[in-house]
Amino acid sequence: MSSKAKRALITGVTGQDGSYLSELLISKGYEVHGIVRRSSSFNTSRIDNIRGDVRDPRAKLLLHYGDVTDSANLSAIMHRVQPDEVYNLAAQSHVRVSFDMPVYTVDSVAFGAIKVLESVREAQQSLGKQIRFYQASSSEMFGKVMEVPQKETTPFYPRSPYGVSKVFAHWATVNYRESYGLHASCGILFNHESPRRGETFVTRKITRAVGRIKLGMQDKLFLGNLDAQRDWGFAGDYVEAMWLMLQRAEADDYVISTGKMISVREFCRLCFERVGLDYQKYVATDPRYFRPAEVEQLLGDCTKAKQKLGWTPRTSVEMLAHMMVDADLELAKREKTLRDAGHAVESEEREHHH
Ligand code: NAP
Ligand code: F7E
Repeated sequence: MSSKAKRALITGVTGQDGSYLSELLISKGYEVHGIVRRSSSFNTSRIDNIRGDVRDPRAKLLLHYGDVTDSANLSAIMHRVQPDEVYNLAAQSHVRVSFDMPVYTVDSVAFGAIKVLESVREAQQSLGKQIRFYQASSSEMFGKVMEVPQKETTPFYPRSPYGVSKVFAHWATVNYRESYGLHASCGILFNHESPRRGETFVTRKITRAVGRIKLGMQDKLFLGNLDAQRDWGFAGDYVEAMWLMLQRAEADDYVISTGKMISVREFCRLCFERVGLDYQKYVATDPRYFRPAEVEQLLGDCTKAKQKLGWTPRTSVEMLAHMMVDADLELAKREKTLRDAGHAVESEEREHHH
């Protein structure tokens, strides 16, 4: 690897944003390192096309086993990699699940962030080089919103263990900037989605179902609160904002959003319409998916990011819905082909047996 290339370290590299950010940084000539959790099954499917072998001199993405709950491991990785930039994306990021696993959510989201910050602060001091830091803050910190739209100065009112943990991580980052002069920035990102979104988040759950329903592989889609409203953008656009924040001379915090909000119901309509179906015939509600406390609406004002970073969202929610439905229809077709091939083999076997 070129010794002149900038080095970035990404926690949460196997997630939706980690995969887009890796691709962006590699396209900019970075040497990218990522922290991957040991798992009994494969968890690198989103980055398998770009990862490299540590012995390959052309490798652009190098993986290290680790976990943000493990300080010693973080410190060892920080010293091994000696990064110029650290992006802390690791989190138990599902809001509904955070009610089932509040303690682990705090461990990974809140304590995880401060462990990464500590390892950055210590490594910066002992290596004698600046390490710039990005924290993945969230619109969930606004929760029960205190003003509409939400901007950097809007007070927080989190509504879940996840939101509460992100508020801690956000203020810890601000505190490290103010206490130690760390170049540490928070991106307060509103919901952002893509064909790589986890399948239990509502947009992807909808687009997966649309593909399968269109091909006759599923009858119904059960959802929770259809009236919740979100400001949905495209993950590919949002990772650019993360990078731009770390290129500024001064670290700061920025809201990243599209400035348009629609309901889950409306998102369903857009997606089913894309394949010529009426969502009302297929969508039903199941109380299982309601949350103990709900965030009813989120709408961001990203004026500061537009002015200071020169960042602007490029993908409308309609374009996003179409992109995701088209990808999931293709995925469903591949699944159906496999399933039908399996059936053909099964029925052949049946004929042999009888
Ligand atoms: P995601 O797809 O759920 O990815 C989360 C990543 O964190 C995965 O790589 C996961 O690893 C890793 N991880 C979880 N616990 C960990 C631990 N203890 N140690 C190390 N890694 C751990 O989330 P995303 O949508 O890409 O979001 C990226 C970040 O932005 C998260 O911090 C999220 O909370 C935040 N955020 C997301 C949104 C959004 O709308 N997407 C909005 C605002 C903020 P595995 O693959 O092994 O599970
Ligand atoms: O829910 C409602 C649900 O789980 C969106 C994370 O990336 O963005 C994400 O958090 C809305 C909620 O995302 C179902 O009640 C209805 O009001 O897709 P979601 P989220 O909770 O907004 C923020 C910014 C993050 O930071 C988080 O990491 O949709 N909804 N029915 C449903 N939600 C789900 N998951 N499943 C349903 O069946």
